[in-house]
Amino acid sequence: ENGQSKSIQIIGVPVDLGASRRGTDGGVSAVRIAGLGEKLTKMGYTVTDEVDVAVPSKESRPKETTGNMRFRSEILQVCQDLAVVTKEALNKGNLPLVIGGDHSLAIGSISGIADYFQEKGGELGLVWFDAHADMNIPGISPSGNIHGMPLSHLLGYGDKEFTGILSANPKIKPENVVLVGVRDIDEKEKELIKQSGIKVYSMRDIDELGMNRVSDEILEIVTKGTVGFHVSFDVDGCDPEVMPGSGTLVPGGVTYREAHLLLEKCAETGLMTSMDLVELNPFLDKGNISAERAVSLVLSAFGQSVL
Ligand code: Z70
Ligand code: MN
Ligand code: MN
Ligand code: MN
Repeated sequence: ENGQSKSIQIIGVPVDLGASRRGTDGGVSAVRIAGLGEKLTKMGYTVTDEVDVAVPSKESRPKETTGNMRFRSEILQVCQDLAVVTKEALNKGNLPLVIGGDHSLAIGSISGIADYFQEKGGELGLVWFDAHADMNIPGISPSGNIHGMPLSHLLGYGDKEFTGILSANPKIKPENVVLVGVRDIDEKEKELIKQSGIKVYSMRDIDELGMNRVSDEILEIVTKGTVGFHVSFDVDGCDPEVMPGSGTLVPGGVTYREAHLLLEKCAETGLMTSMDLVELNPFLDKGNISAERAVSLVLSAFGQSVL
C-alpha cells in the first residue's frame, strides 16, 4: 500500500489529427472494449468521473497547416481542454488515466498535471516510453505531424502557445525526464535531444543492461527531487509483434515481458501520479489484441501482480 490515489479518472481523447494515418481516435473505444474500467475496479480501484474531451473529425475541418504543424488550431484546443480536465482530476483527488488518441494529446494531459504540482512548488518526473523521441519542433519536423512533437513542447521548445498551456513556464525539467525504448529518431531531432540533456535509454541500452536495471535507473531519475512521475506510454515502444495495432511500427522493440517489468516497478514506487496510453490503432490491429495487451500493461502500472 502507498499514497497513490485509489480513485482513477479515465479520460478519453479520440484524436488522430496529430498523425498521418487515420484511426488512433478508435483507440479509446478499443481500450474500453478490452475492459479497462472493469478490470481496474476488480483490482479495488474506484473508477470515477469518466469523461471524453471533444475532438473535431478530420472531415469537418479544412486541411490546415500553420507553421509546419498540421491541424495546429484543433490540436491546440484539444490540449488546452485536456489540461483543464487532468488538473481538475488531481484537484478532486483522482489519478488521471488518459486514453488516446495519438501522442499529440500528451502536451495537454501533462501540462495540466505538471501545472497542478508546480502550483504547489513540486516538480513532475516523466517516463516517456516510445519507439520515437517525439522531440521535433515545427522548425525541424520532417512531417508536420504534432504527435512527433509533444516531448519537446513539454520541455519548453517550439510553439509558444503549446509550451504555454495553463502557464508560461516549461512544464517539465530535462533532469526529470527519461526516454525509453527509442529506436527511430530524425537527424535534427538528435541534436535537440543532446541539447536538452534528457536521459535516453535506447534498445541497445536495454539489451546491454537488461530491463531490470534500466527500470531501476529510470525510477531513480524520475523520483529524485520530484513529487512523483507521469508515465506517457506509446504502444509503439513495444515490438510490433506485441503491438501490431499501431500506425508507425518500428521493429526491434520492447518485449511484452520487459514492458510489464518496467510498469510493475513503476507501481512499486507508489509515486506514479498519472498515465497516458496512446497510439493504439484498432483498424490496423489483429482482432483487439493490442488493446487487450495494452490494458494488461496498464494494470501492471497500477500494481497488478501474479500472486
Ligand atoms: C517522426 C515525425 C511519430 C509516433 C510517429 C515520427 C513521429 N519522428 N510518433 N509515430 N508515435 O514525424 O516527427
Ligand atoms: Mn509517441
Ligand atoms: Mn511512437
Ligand atoms: Mn530531479
